[in-house]
Amino acid sequence: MHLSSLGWDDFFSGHFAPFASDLAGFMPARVALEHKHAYALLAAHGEVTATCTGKLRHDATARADLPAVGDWVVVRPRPGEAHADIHAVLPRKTKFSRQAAGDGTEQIVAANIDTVFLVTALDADFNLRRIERYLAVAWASGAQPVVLLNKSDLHADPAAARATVEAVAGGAPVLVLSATHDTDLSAALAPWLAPGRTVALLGSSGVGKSTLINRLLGAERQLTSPTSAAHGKGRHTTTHRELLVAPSGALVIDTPGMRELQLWEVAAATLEETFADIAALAARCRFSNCAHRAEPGCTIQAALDAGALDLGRWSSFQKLQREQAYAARKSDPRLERETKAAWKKVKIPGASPGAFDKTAANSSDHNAIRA
Ligand SMILES: Nc1nc2c(ncn2[C@@H]2O[C@H](COP(=O)(O)OP(=O)(O)OP(=O)(O)O)[C@@H](O)[C@H]2O)c(=O)[nH]1
Ligand SMILES: [Mg+2]
Ligand SMILES: [Zn+2]
Repeated sequence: MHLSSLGWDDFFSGHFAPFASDLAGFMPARVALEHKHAYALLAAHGEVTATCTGKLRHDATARADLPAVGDWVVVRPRPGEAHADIHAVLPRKTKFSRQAAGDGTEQIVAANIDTVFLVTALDADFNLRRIERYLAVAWASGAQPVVLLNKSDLHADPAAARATVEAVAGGAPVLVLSATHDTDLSAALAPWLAPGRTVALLGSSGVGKSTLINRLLGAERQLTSPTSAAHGKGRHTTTHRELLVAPSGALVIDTPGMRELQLWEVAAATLEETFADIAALAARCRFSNCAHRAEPGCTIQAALDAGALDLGRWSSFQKLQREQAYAARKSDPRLERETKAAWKKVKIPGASPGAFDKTAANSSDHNAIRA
């Protein structure tokens, strides 16, 4: 298999150059599956299992420094064994991260993805607020988000649902489909499934990610199970992230459904893009440091009263903004400064602090929190 069909390009070969120039026998490979302590890798000559060297594990200061599914790694095969040692992780082009449920550290859900399919189902799972949250993280990942509204066969008016989602999607394509009923699935998704392109499917448990992947692969490769049986009890049918090669030549990553998606390193500017309507409103509040509560001349409150801004969307934005500020502070003080700078762009000329940052938990800013 040619490396380019696994997504290898100039970006990665540039970073691999220092390893290629000696006689140490290093080669690149892509992480397809992560077991407890070992990885299944795809390399030019096929599949190989691998483990990290002690040095790589020792030098890692965070979990995110270790390989994740989709990563390109530098390996050296052990002579005479079907095993390789991972010496380094090449820099990531994109990464979809979240805050790990237990310890709040960064967890990389998928690395080096070109496209994120945000899968939701047009059944009881349908939740606009969740879509907004996924979109914010997807925009921050560097990959292109595409919203897939699956199970259209279960919805009376899929076109209306699509219009509702388009209104919050910030320009991301929104597709209506049925993984079990559509006959032209591969054609509908073809724009994102070109050879060597990587797509990660993300979304709650039971929305049909694995069903979609099986359709794209043309084989029952991934286990699926009826929503009521498995998902109702909070179990996931898919338990591992895995990168698979589709007949189209695209690399597709199946993931276990996420119960929650806590933000990780979503820049404030990204939230501003995701909620451009709110940014535009806030910029027109009379006071640039308006907290959008009861201030005179507050365009946010006026829009909420008039029904022009949905209260759910406003709450969703405030919640994400608080999380964003918290995650940014936790991960990197520099990021927090950038965050503030970004928000301060949204202000009335001549007036000081940002129009936006007071609802965030930016406690070091004296304007940030009002009792
Ligand atoms: N009616 C209908 N059912 C679907 C559709 N797509 C998937 N399903 C069903 O939904 C159930 C869950 O599908 P899965 O593919 O296992 O869901 P998943 O997103 O991979 O779930 P996890 O692996 O737990 O994250 C299965 O019973 C599928 O047959 C669809 O378009 N319409
Ligand atoms: Mg699955
Ligand atoms: Zn206001």
